[in-house]
Amino acid sequence: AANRLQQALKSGKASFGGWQGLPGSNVSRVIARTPNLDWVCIDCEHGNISDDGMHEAVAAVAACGVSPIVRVPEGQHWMIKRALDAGAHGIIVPLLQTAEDAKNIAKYSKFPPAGNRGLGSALSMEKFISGKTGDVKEVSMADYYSNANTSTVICVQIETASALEQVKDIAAVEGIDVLFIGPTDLGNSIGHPSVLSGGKMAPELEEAIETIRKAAKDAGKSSGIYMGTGEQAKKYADMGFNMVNAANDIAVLKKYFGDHIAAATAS
Ligand code: 3PY
Repeated sequence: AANRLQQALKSGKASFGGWQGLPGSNVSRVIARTPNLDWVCIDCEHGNISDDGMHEAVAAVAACGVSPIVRVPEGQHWMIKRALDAGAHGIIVPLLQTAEDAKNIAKYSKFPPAGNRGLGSALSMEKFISGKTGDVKEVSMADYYSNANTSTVICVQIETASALEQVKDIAAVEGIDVLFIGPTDLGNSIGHPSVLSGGKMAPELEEAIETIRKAAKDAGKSSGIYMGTGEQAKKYADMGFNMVNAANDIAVLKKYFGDHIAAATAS
């Protein structure tokens, strides 16, 4: 089994994703059919997506040959289990605090002996790519069990002052693949909120972002970051980030409707 995000991370080239906060497999499909998109984050932390909705979204994204990545509400065992059992190719755990938390997340994500994930969901096995990219075929339970530990991408969000302080220890945790930055929460947590300055980042926040990217690289791990536009995403990919978000459904809809209604009503 393999997944497209993982293949992109292994290639060393930047991978680009889109963020889904609205429910519905049609929304998932519209996003996942975007050319050159590698992954879709199904946001169960801040998005309007239920457990049922998450299952449908994972299936729809995987069927497009794109990696469904679920942002769970928190790093609890049962939340990670639901996402991986749905067949998510990876998870993003928000608001990490400590290296100990990262160890637990890795443990919850892996079958024994590496961890304590339970085997049971036949649904997970249908969402994996067997063979070439985009060729989604169901794998057997034995294949899934043998390969899931190394073919799911486990991302933790470095977006608190505490996680920033422990970033080297977090990067060293076996089973954690990506240090994924939430720049808004990171800025808030270190006392430099970009929301209060129109999205402009303070130098301290930029420095923290670079510290995290470097910690991941030095540990042989990947780095990721949430960005809201393609222009910003390109900038961070050029800086060496491996997993970069480029757009989100709600913002795209708002902007599109705003622009068109403004044009229609211009005097
Ligand atoms: C952040 O910017 O804090 C995020 O987590 C992106 O949603």
